[in-house]
Amino acid sequence: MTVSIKIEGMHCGGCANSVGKAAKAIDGVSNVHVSIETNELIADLAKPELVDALKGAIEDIGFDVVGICN
Ligand SMILES: [Cu+2]
Repeated sequence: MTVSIKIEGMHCGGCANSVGKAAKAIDGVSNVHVSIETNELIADLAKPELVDALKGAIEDIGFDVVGICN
């Protein structure tokens, strides 16, 4: 399944990289794309439960998840 996660607090490519790295570190998360234009992360999840892990990983490094669309 593909999810799109709306994120607040990303200001530059470095932020986007950090978010992308955190997402890719999770087992079962693939095809990660982060855009600072739309403040969005799009990724494929091996199972729906990974949404929580993904949200947690993004928040752990200091960004706010403001919406999840799947
Ligand atoms: Cu930044």
